[in-house]
This record gives sequence, structure tokens and C-alpha cells, in this order.
Amino acid sequence: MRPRSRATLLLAAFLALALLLPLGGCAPRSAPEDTAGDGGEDTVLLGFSQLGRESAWRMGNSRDIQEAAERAGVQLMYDNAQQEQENQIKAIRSFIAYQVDVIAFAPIVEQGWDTVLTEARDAGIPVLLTDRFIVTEDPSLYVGYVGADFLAEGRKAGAFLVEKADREGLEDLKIVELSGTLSSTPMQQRSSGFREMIAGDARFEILETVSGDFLRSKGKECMIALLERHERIDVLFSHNDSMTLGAIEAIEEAGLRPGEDIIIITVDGEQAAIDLLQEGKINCVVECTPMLGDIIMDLTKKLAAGEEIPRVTHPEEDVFCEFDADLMDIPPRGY
Ligand code: GZL
Repeated sequence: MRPRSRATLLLAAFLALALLLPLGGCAPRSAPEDTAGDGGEDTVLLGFSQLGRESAWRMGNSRDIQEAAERAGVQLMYDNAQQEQENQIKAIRSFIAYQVDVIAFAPIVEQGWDTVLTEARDAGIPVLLTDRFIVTEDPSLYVGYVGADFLAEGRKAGAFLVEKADREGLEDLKIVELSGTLSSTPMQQRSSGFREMIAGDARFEILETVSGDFLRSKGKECMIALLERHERIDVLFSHNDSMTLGAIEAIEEAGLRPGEDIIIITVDGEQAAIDLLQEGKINCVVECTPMLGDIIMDLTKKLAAGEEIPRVTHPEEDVFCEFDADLMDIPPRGY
């Protein structure tokens, strides 16, 4: 692992703390928590910046990463950015100061990372993207990506709607879309994949897309507004289960039956969504697994050992829908 003199460690620890101290009265943030690993010279030290706590998916992802670090004996410096890109940039700078072996992070949005990732590259620290991509002109700024294929997830959502229309002879379907965080990879690619599958098919019309920012509360607010603005809505395509749960509250408060009056297609696969699928209130759940921890730790150890890793690593992901014969046999989701 990276040799670190005592003076360097003390300086790095001071800088790390200084960079993470709350500035301008902002809410105290979690300083990096050292977890796992025995701290010995041969222990791999991973700096991980998590983007926030916006959904059950995110909480499951964070829990899985921390538990995987324990399992792998990786020492984890973990920081939660509480939905602020600037906090992720500060955390990455503190990881550089601390001279971690590897930096991994889930970028809340795709833009704005070149400066800090150039600092990491110039410090000789490999960067692993997790869960979401960045957009950059310089491919050397990260060594790999581990996370979902969001375009495929969008295509699976659209394919389900086409299959349902085929099976039930549905026509003239008015669709509304609750999108995730603007400029995030899942929001952009789930939207594109869905549109690819219904493009040119006169049975489908997307009335409106509004961003619920992956939040349950905003999902409900947006759905209330959509129901007020549109005389008839036949389909909701929602980019994550948290927004879907909020939207279903709004649909039921409007006296409509989710899953029957409005076809509901959602992404993530958290337990609450699977429960509603089994109750007939959701028609299709596209899985987006948050369980990336073991893959991240495996790739981290390889990078710390100077090994090459794949540029892109996608986990296996499934689709659950009302047509599944084994709908009632879905194992517990764990998030
Ligand atoms: C997808 C992830 C998304 C989830 C949301 O990999 O980035 O962010 O779909 C989460 O639940 O908020």
C-alpha cells in the first residue's frame, strides 16, 4: 500500500479534518468514518464519497458498501455528501490529503468533476466511479465504473409497457414520467431507454415529464400536479420507487386505483415496491440493485495491488412484473 510517513499522516489528517469541518454555519456533516480494516501497513485504505440519503435504494447501497468493507478487511473512509456536489468534492480532496490507496464515489450529477479528479490523478490515486457516471473530456480521470446499465433499465420499462399493450389490446395510452435528479446518469438514461422502446408506436403518448429528484415527497407533489393538469393519465413511468410510493399516495387520494386506472412502472426493486406489485398496485418493477459493495471492494483491492480492472462492470439485474408466474415467490429484497 502507499507508504505514508508519520509527518505526512499527521498533516493529511489535519487537512482532511480541516476540509471537512462545516464552513459558514452549514449543518455538521459526517467526517470520514474509519471502518473495517486493522489499519496495518498492508491494509487497503478506500476513500468513499456517498452522494446522500435520498431513498431506500441509497440507504441500502451505503449499508452494503460499509458491510462489504468489513467482509473484505478494507479500511473505509466514508463520507456522506447529503445531496451536495460541493461536499463530495471536499471529501475527495480530504481523501487525497490522507493519501488513500483508492477513491470511489457515486457522483450526484455528471458534470463538474474534472478539477478535483485531476488532483486525484496527479496524486497517483486511482478513482472508481460507482452507481453513476461522469461526463469528461479526459478518460484518464477515472479507471472504471461499477453500477447499473441505466439504458437497459429504461428499455426494460418500455418493453413491459409494449407487452402489456399487446397482451390487452390497449390503445391511446397517455403517459406521464417522474424523472430522477436532473443531469444524473440514471435520470437521463432511464428516460432514453424508455423512449427508445415506444418510439414511433402510435399507441403511446408522453404527456409530460417532471423531476421528483428521486424523493418520495416530491414524487407525491409532482403527481398531484400532474393529475390536476391532465384530464386522463393511463401510465406512470417513475425513475425510482421512492417517487412511486409518493405518487401512489396522490393517485389514491384522487380516488383512482394505482395498477388498474393508472399502469405503474417503477425502477429500483425496494421491498415496499415489490409488496405493492404483489398487491396489484404496481404493474412492473425494474430492478436496480444497490448491492454493489462486494464488487467495489474486489475492484478496490485489485487497484491497490496495481492490477488492471474492467472499464465498466454491470451487476446482474432482473425485472418483476404482473405477468410473472412466480410473482409471490420473490425473496426478501434487503432494502
Ligand atoms: C440508481 C441510483 C438511483 C436510484 C434512486 O443507481 O443512482 O439513485 O434509482 C437513487 O433510488 O436515489
